[in-house]
Amino acid sequence: MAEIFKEIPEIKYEGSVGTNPLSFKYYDANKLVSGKTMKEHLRVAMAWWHNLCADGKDMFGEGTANKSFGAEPGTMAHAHRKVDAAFEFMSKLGIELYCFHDLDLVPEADDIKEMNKRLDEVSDHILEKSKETGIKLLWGTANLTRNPRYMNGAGSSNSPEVFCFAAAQVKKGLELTVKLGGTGYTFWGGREGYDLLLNTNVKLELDNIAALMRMAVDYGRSIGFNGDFYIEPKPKEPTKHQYDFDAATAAGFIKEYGLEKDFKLNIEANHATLAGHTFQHDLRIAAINGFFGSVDANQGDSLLGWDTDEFPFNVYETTLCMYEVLKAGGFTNGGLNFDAKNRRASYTYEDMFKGFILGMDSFALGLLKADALIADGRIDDFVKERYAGYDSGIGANIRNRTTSLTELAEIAEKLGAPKLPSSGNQEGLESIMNQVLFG
Ligand code: XUL
Ligand code: CO
Repeated sequence: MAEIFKEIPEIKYEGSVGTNPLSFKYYDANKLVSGKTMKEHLRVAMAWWHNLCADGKDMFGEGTANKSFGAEPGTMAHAHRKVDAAFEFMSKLGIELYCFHDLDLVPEADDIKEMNKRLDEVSDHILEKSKETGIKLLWGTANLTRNPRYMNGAGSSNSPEVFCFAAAQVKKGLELTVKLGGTGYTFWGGREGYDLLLNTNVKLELDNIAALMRMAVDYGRSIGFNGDFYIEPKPKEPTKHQYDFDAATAAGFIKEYGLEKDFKLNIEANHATLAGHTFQHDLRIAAINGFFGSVDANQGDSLLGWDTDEFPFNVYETTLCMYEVLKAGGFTNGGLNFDAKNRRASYTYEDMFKGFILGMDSFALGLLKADALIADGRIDDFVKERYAGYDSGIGANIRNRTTSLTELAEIAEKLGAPKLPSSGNQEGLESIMNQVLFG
């Protein structure tokens, strides 16, 4: 098989003083961090859609990157060439996982039977490569947004015929996930939302989305899918009101519809910030609800304000993300899917590799620094002390629910004015973070 990225060597860890742009400075796959290798902690995955399909096209101009890989785009030959490119790319970077939508793999056909035939053919090729290299699927999904039929969503469509088509795509997506050894299946809401309340039956749409998910669970479990189902929250884009606005909203939905046995959350950095939260906030909300699952690793730009899907370089953010991941017990079925793309002016093959080098190095640093923050212990100790009042006395009774408003009111009367709570110490904690990061 002719090599595609001929000029690019295998990317190796060369340490933080190295100046070779095609080397890892911090990502050292087998380095042990608190009992696990970096590779096991981070579980890096490549997103098929950005890396192999996105060519830099935007609303104002054509693509800048050539992703034909020597074949005519829109053909099955091209679909196969993308498989070759994917496995060569991942092998050179030491990436062992990937994610895809059905439509990332093959040219779309209107007829579902023809679509599935194409998917069978290409997934046979992927399986062969997977056996050769050990590279596996992290999670699969179906693209239920691109085709005009999904103008009003998939599960939320006003058309039962469209709902059937979506169901067929989800069914096939699950079959492919099982075939390729995936440990997750993701529902990103896509167009599951609305723009105008005047033409929308919100309750029916929510009920139907849950029905589609429930059928997916039943079918998935019946064909041997033992992994996690994920909802990937996003607040806007493409619709004005997305039903899976943020982690808290999606957690409420999962509980409302009794899906908590099978569903977790896939938290994407840029989606969390679009929702007006920090990345670590949404991770914490997922974790405390028992829904910490997987991560779409990227970064937005506050000056732009849309889903820019940049490769992450902000080490404060990756540190705080990995702090949440470590506190949540680490990934099991999930991982760090780099749902990130090169900027339009970074259009070369080298840029594709540099994007992942940047992202993986940023998360490697984040892991090391998060581990150091936990080992340092001052932040944990501070939080423990801050809430120590609830460990005993009336505080413990409040937590154990063994008191009442009457008893608390009597205590308040006896106390007179309560003293101010202890200092929140924000600047002190941020200073500790700087010291651990740069000290
Ligand atoms: C869209 C997005 C998707 C999902 C998978 O913003 O993040 O690519 O990750 O459908
Ligand atoms: Co995503």
